[in-house]
Amino acid sequence: MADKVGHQDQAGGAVKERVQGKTKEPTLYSVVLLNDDYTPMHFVVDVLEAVFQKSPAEAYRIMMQVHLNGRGVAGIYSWEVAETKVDTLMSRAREAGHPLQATIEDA
Ligand code: TYC
Repeated sequence: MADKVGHQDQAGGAVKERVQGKTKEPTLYSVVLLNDDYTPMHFVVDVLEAVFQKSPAEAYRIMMQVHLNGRGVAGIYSWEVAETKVDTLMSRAREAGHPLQATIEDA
């Protein structure tokens, strides 16, 4: 990685300017869907498509993973995005009268 690039300042002296490096990786979080006995499968698939931008096939795969194994990752995001996704999912579920739950975990 090119960390320093040489320039000439107005007085003719070389100046090193940091243009890259010291990149801070964002911490990522998984949104984990939890199984329950009451939320309809089609509702979970719909939410995965609408809120988590999954294709119908991928949404079905994740829903079945949760149904069979108790939990499954709906997506991996920055903290703010993960929180917003969970809020949206929870309000849609509550509005429809379903007990669907999701949590946020370190990815
Ligand atoms: N277990 C539910 C059913 O049989 C379906 C379901 C899947 C519920 C995934 C929640 O996160 C979930 N209707």
